[in-house]
Amino acid sequence: MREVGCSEEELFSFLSRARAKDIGYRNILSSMCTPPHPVALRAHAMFLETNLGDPGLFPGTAALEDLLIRRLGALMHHTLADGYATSGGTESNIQALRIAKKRKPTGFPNVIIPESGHFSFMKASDILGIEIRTVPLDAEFRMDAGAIEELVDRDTVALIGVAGTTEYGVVDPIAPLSDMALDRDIFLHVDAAFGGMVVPFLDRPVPFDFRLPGVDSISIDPHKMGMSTIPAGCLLVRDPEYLSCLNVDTPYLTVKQECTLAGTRPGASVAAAVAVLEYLGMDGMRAVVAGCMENTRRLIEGMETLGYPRAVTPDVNVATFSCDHTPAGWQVSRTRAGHMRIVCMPHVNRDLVEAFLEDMGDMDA
Ligand code: 0PR
Repeated sequence: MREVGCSEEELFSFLSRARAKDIGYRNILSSMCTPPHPVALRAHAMFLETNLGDPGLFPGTAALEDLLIRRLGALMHHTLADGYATSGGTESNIQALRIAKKRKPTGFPNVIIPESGHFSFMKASDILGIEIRTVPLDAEFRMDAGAIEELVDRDTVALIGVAGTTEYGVVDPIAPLSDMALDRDIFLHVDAAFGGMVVPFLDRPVPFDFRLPGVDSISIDPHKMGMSTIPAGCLLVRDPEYLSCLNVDTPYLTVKQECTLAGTRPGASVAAAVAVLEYLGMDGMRAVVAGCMENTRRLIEGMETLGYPRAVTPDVNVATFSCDHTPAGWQVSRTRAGHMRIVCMPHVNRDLVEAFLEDMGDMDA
């Protein structure tokens, strides 16, 4: 650290230079995040110093977290769902597996995860000492539900399905998973970190949420398609008992127990998440999602016209292509199988899609 601090001017010029090195969202086609909605920014600034880690000191902010859980629970078709605001999909997935492990004590726990599962499950497996058993995917990159049976045994503590996979944007067949979870009395967690704020707003939503009776918990992230500030994730559980099994005593806080992984937790991004939901409502979210899906379709059509076929028709706004090159100045990503991957987030608007297609076309010429 400096012995004597610097001037405010010097400081902010230093910070500006650092920030100027970041790639602007205008060129980012690979991210599942997006610039926050203006109401999210405003709400975030209002709640900057709040700490949900000691909710009794911030009862107003804590009520907003409760409201967020109620809203998202209703969106997932379970008005009585419990949950809490996490730092994102990773924390939600870790916590869901903690619950599953506690509910079924066994010497050598294993969890059944599609090959498409997010790498956060590798972290969860490492922390919790749970073996991962991977289910192969079908030709459309969805979990092959028929292949699960032979992987399950009496040490299986959880089944995982993904609603909106990170790489290909498809929804796993959650209905058969739900049947199997009920039949075998196994905990079923749905990772809807991305798709949870997309699928409910589609014209024809695929079933993936608490409407399926075997679904026990869901990850859903406002800091992705919810256009909130970072960090804003949510873990939702069917039964409040599931969360209480994570409780530890917190003797000197305003509450006597907590189930969260983090201690100190931001209220600002929670207020921001609530702000977006209240401001846009179902109608506004449907319009945002319809725009993203329309841009995804246009991108796929444009790329195919240029001779780059889609890898799959996605269920959500993630487009993937057989295409080895990338025009200069654009940030796209690559799936493990080498497909070009573009996430049509709200900032990836029609103009941006057309500009990208034009640059792709120029490369071809
Ligand atoms: N589950 C799914 C289905 C996800 O897609 C992700 C993240 C997670 C869980 C983990 O969520 P957190 O990162 O909030 O803990 N998916 C993106 C990914 O890893 C996140 C991302 C966002 C990556 C922006 C890059 C980026 O620029 O690919």
